[in-house]
Formats: sequence, C-alpha cells, structure tokens
Amino acid sequence: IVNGTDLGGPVPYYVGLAFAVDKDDLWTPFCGGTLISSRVVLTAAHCMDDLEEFSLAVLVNTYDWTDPDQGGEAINVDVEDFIPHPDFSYGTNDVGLVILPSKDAVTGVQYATLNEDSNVPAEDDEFRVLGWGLTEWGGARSDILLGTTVDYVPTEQCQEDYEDLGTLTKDNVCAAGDGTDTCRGDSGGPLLTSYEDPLQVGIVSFGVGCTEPGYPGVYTRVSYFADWIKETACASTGELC
Ligand code: 4AZ
Repeated sequence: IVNGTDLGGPVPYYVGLAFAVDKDDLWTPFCGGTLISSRVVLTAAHCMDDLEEFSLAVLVNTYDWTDPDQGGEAINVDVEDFIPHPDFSYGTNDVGLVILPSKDAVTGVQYATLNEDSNVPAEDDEFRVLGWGLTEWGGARSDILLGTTVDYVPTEQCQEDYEDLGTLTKDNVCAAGDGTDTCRGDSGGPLLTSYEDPLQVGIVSFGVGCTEPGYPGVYTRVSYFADWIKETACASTGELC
C-alpha cells in the first residue's frame, strides 16, 4: 500500500500467502487473500503463477509478519489445493481459491462476504484496501498491515486509461486514490466496502505502477465470479454451497 495508514493490529479475515520453504525462516507474504469460509481463501490467480512444488503458508491473524511473537498463525497447504480460474490469463479471470486442510485450521477469524450485486460498485463509492505490499513503486514491502481508501473509477474511464495496454473487460473494477494505491505484494487482497463489515467487491489484480496518474488500480470484479467462487468452493469443501 502506498501512503497507507497503520491498521494497528491483525484483520481477522485478511491472510498473507507465503512460500513455506523453511520453517525456521520468517515467511514473507508475497500476496494477500481473504477467508470467505472456514476452509476457503479467495485470492488472485496470478499469485500462483510461478508456484510449482513449494507448499504454501497461509498467514492468519497476523499484523507484523516480521515479528514471530505477535500472534500470527501460519497454516501449511499443498499447492494442489490452489485452484486458479481455468480461463485465467494475465489481466483477466484473475481469481483463485486456496483450500485449507481442515475446517479447524483457523480460529478467531471472520469471513469476508462476496458482493453478488452487479450494480455495485457505482459512481462515488469508496472502498478500503489493505496489505503488506510495497509502500512505493520500486520500494520495499511493509512489515505491518497498512490500509487505505480508494474511490471507484467508472469502467468506461478506466478502459480509456488502459486502452493502449489492451482493453479492460467487464470482469474488472478500477479504483484510485489521491497519492494512495495498492501496489505489488497487495495482489490477491480485497477491495472492501468497510474493514469492520467486509463486503468484498474486488480482488487486487494489476496496474501500471502504483499511484501513477492516469492508471487506476485494477481489481477483479467479485460479483462477476461469485457463482464460480461458490461452486468451486462447494465442490472441494462442501462450504458456500
Ligand atoms: C502488482 O504488480 C500490482 N496499483 C498490484 C496492484 C497495482 C499495481 C501493481 C495497483 O502486483
């Protein structure tokens, strides 16, 4: 997050994805995600692009990922329990699920609610985003969880902004702030109506730089994928059916 504010503690539906390569090392989150039921994490498909045989650590209830004593919890999951959208390619259908090993794997958490209303977002809506991603383009990731507020950018405007890079499709939502934005490493995390009552409208997907004028952050439109998310979660866990 560029120009974010300190959220002051863990956010109970927010998770980090890390490579569980060495249990003695700190696990560095490379993407975010949200718990949407006890065994299902919603994230971006591109987060798993170069995952092959590593297992994944899902960091739950974590605030400062560099502090092993701050109460975070990490759950190991196999990569085969990651389900990218079958039609994913960079910039489109950028949605995927991580399936946790058991429904008791995480406790003391909250779930984000999927926005299924295709009329949301609308003009003048504002949203919350959060993560451990870069605090400036080309800079370093944040140790502590940061959040910020971004405004909905109408799709026609965003399509014009990204025209030279290929057309944005109806499965995208765009949002931008004044000098504040999501950035690399925030991918997979949510675009939310509020932190406390988290209705999830988007998934951090891509952008040209971060806070780059004329290039809003691009998010996967959750309402467009709500059926796929629920059906896929249901088929593999019996949840969200
Ligand atoms: C990225 O590279 C990325 N400003 C994510 C979000 C944004 C830009 C880049 C949005 O993962």
